Amino acid sequence: MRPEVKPEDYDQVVADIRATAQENWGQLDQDADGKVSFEEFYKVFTSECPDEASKPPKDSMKPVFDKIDKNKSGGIDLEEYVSFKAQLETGWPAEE
Ligand SMILES: [Ca+2]
Repeated sequence: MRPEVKPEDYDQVVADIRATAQENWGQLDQDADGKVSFEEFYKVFTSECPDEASKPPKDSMKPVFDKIDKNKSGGIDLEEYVSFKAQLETGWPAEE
């Protein structure tokens, strides 16, 4: 269960997510071009998997990536990532 997020706390939650995302951005955007490519995204997403066999197939991850990449630029930028995390954590549509 996700913790209940009150509307008045939303800005704070997003600010916290943004701060964490900025700290971790270097691990996500490994070639530091400002965007997380699908390859980078997949690598990070599957980094907890103990072996190749337990990784989800790339085909199943692509739609997830495309959903986060709202402007379909082929890469996830920091704001897209923050929106995605905010939605995960609050269950709210992150759109304005
Ligand atoms: Ca990149």
